[in-house]
Parts: sequence; C-alpha cells; structure tokens
Amino acid sequence: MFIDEYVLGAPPEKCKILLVDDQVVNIKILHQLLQDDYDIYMARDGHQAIDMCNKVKPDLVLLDIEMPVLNGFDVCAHLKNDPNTQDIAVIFISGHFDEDKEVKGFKLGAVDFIHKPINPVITKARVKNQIKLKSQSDLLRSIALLDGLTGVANRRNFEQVLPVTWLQCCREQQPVTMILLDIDFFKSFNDTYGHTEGDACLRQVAQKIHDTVNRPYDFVARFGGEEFVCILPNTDLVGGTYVAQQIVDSIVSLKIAHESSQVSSYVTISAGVATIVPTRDVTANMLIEAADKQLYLAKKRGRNRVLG
Ligand code: GH3
Ligand code: MG
Ligand code: MG
Ligand code: MG
Ligand code: MG
Repeated sequence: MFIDEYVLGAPPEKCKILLVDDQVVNIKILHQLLQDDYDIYMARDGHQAIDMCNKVKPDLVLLDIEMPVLNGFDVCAHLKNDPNTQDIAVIFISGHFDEDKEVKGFKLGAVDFIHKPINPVITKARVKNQIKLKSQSDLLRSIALLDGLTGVANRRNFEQVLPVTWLQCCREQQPVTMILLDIDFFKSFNDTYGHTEGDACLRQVAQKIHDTVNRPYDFVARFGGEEFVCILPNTDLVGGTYVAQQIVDSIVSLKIAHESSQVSSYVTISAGVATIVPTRDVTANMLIEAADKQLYLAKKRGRNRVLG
C-alpha cells in the first residue's frame, strides 16, 4: 500500500459499525439513528459479535452489557485479547449509570459509555467522535508502517510481518521464501547524478518491485538504504527465484541511466533468494542471513543477477 493511496486515494468508504444487543428493539433504535451515516452490521449475542468482528472488521462496536451466555464485558475482553480485533473501538451500552461497571468497562479497553434510554443527539455525537478518532489513529498507524521516501512498507513493518508469516508457515509446514535486493553501484549513482536523483531512482525502483510482486500475501519492504526485501509465504525456491528474476529484469527495463555503473548503462539490482520450511529449531533471522549470503554471492559474481 502506498502513502498516496491513504492520503489522496479514492473517497473513503463509509465506516462500519456493529450493533450488539440481545433485544431487537434496541438494535432497531440504533440502526434507525445511524444507518444514513455508516454501514451497519448487527449481532444478537456475544458469540455472533466476536464472529462478526473477525469477518467484518468494524471500526466501532456498540456493545450491550447485559446479554445471556457471553455478556458485553466478556466480548470486549475477548476482542482486546485478539490481535485481529484489538484495534476495534468499543462503546458500551448500559441500562443505567453504574460507576463500578463503567470503571470495569474502561479497564477492559472501552472508549466510551452510552446509557439507555438512548438519547439520539448525544448518541450520534459520541459515535461521530469515536469514528473520527478511530480514522485518525488508523491513518497514523498505517503511515508509521510505511517508508516515507518510497511509500512501500518500512523496516518496522517488516519486523512485525516476518514473525507472523513465519509462525503461520510453521503451523502449516509451508515454505517461506525471502528475496533480498540491493541496487548495484548506487553510491556512484548518487555521486554522478546527485542525491535528489538518487531519491527519485529509489522511488521508481520501489514502485517497480511492488508492482512485480503482486500475490495478495506477498510482502515488500524497504530494508534499509538502497536495499529492499520481499517475503513470499507458501513459495518454494523455484518460485521465489522466478519472482526475483522478474524483479531484476524489470529494473533494467526501467532504463534509468547510470553511466558510472560497472555492469550496465542502466540502473540494475542484485537479488539473493533463500527458502526455509520453518520448524521450532530454525529462526526467521536464519532466513535473512541465508538470503543475505546469496545476495553477497550475486554481487561477487557480477551483479544484475539472482542467486538462490
Ligand atoms: P553495491 O553494488 O556493492 O551494492 O554498491 P553500492 O554503491 O550500491 O553499495 P554501498 O552500500 O557502498 O552504497 C549504498 C549507497 O546507497 C550509499 C548511499 O549514499 C546510498 N543511499 C542509501 N540510502 C539512500 C537514500 O535514501 N537516498 C539516496 N539518494 N541514496 C541513498
Ligand atoms: Mg441486553
Ligand atoms: Mg547496500
Ligand atoms: Mg553495500
Ligand atoms: Mg548497493
């Protein structure tokens, strides 16, 4: 995802709100009140609510406290304990003011309380406030995970994604492939054309890598300076090497002049590829080291090539 797509991109979709209440009449009141401004989803019990949160990823949940089986507190605790749902904002709907209950709710991670009977104006205002806060924090979080220069994922993002992918492929006994990429003779590119041109080149190269690696679960990040990294889950060495070769070829085809390069008249990139099926005895760092070793060899054997 590129920064521009967040900041300048298509008009934002309507925010999603999940209404959870065991009494239909309450859901109807809230639905009536909010349907014009938001996409509304509904759940009649706690289990259904958790299920919907995982499937729909609402921005906000309006959560009734008093429900049979799984009450609102249990649902909130569950949502806040699961990385998939912990960022969803929760507003509790409670029958009447009860200080102990409110304290408990806030401790569980709720952002606000609304009391029955529902006051339409106040409820709308509270929901609007929370939706605004949620959108702002979502935007900040996504920007914090993107590289400011190139718009691809940054190193912090990579460090969050790698262990998750690793664990998942360990569970499924699937290979993880890593491609490490490093632009050839980039120091002399900067020396020849200047740092601003160097930055522009990095942006073009990043965009090209991003466009070349396009399966939904593949991940591209700026690893540092003029280095990029791809994580390809469920991909073996043959597949990974193929993708790496496509990247290397696509960078040459950009035809960015590089008169001081010792391998080509255009900017080129070298790639190291490694594949591991994760087990308890192998760490994700070993995959980085293995890919780095291959990258070193690709440099040594002439650059503008893939080694894996
Ligand atoms: P090699 O083919 O061995 O990789 O040679 P190289 O010159 O690319 O390698 P080296 O690591 O010596 O140089 C990397 C250069 O990348 C040095 C630095 O000036 C440049 N660089 C790193 N980050 C940036 C950046 O954000 N912008 C610009 N313009 N240049 C950068
Ligand atoms: Mg109830
Ligand atoms: Mg380098
Ligand atoms: Mg270097
Ligand atoms: Mg380099």
